[in-house]
Amino acid sequence: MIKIGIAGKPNSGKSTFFKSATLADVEIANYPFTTIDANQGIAFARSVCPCNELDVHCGHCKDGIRFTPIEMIDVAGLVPDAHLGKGLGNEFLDNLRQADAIIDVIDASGSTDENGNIVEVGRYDPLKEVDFIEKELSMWLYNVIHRDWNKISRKMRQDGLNIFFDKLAGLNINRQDAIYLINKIDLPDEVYRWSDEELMLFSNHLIKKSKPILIVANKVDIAPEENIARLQKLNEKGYKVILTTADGELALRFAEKRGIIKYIPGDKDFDIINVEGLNKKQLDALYFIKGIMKKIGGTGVQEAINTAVFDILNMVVVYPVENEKKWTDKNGNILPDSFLLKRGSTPRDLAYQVHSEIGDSFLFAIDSRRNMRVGENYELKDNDVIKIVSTK
Ligand SMILES: Nc1nc2c(ncn2[C@@H]2O[C@H](COP(=O)(O)OP(=O)(O)O)[C@@H](O)[C@H]2O)c(=O)[nH]1
Ligand SMILES: [Mg+2]
Repeated sequence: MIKIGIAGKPNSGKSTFFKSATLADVEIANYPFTTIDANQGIAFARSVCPCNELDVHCGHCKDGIRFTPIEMIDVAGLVPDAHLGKGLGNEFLDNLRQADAIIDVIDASGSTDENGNIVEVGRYDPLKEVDFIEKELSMWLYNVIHRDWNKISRKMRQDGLNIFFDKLAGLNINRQDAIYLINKIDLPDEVYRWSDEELMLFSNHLIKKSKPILIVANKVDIAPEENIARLQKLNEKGYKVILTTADGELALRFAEKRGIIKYIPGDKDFDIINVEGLNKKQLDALYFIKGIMKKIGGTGVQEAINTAVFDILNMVVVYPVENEKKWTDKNGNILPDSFLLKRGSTPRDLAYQVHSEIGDSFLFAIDSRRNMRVGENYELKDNDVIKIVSTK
């Protein structure tokens, strides 16, 4: 399962974002648990369920909206010079090792400084936060590789690059990314000869490629317009920025659980269905959130997860079935599973995700919508419903 790490400075709203993203109604989630422990949980990518095309609903989605699980890690706050052991330091950076992508939650309101201390709204420039977090992440990577560089470079000199790639694999960084960068940034092929500066340059590029970052500009509900405009401008500079109110999303998920509102995570608005039992303050709070949602098109939390999964990590959702006519498994469950795969994956890749034995014994696949046999090299499309034929 893909993993997204939530990083950022203290008090930017990381834990609120994490909680709101992982607090799923069991019914929506179709998943036995959502919070694994305090800082690891299950969040969901939202998509339109293929059962909307059938006469019957599948029972695994909510009003035709499907939620596919991903893992989320709430990494402790990063402060400037965290890589030197400042603040909670390296131990927490090492949490990032496992992440496929990073959501950097920044405080768009500028009401906390770089160490997370509360200041007057608008006082701290959130653009600085984007820079220093990026720097900390690349310094982290540099340090981890540099730590035993002598040993690695000695081995590389004798046995070639494999030891280097093994080291990177331990950081969940793949060989192709590394090779691509060595060529692209024109570093010497003899990696063992790299100077500290060259290793640093490589780390700067590698972190961006291997742990791509989504910027979540949180606390938009209290952020000065000027900050929001400047942060959105980053979208033109190759960053992806999503505006959020994590607090707002958390409130909505609780209200939905208690039957006060009708809301599916990622909806642009919600309906209040049970006004009784709400006092004026609570009602005002809900209307305040409604106002923010109107302005930014929702609370942004689900949009951020979807952007990380579908745009940044470039995944597609695919549904394996046994019966390609009825879209069921062998027990008659309609569209029982959804899987996220990297764009460019083939039916055999899907077979391996279902079960390694099915992958090993894969013969061919059927694209259920077109009722057509597809070959080994077929590139799975988003929302495909696929029957896998194997010898097992
Ligand atoms: N106004 C506002 N406050 C928020 C929002 N999200 C989080 N906060 C507040 O920011 C403070 C820090 O949040 P927390 O999630 O603990 O931050 P962390 O240190 O990054 O994990 C808390 O008081 C939250 O209630 C938001 O969207 N809007
Ligand atoms: Mg926290």
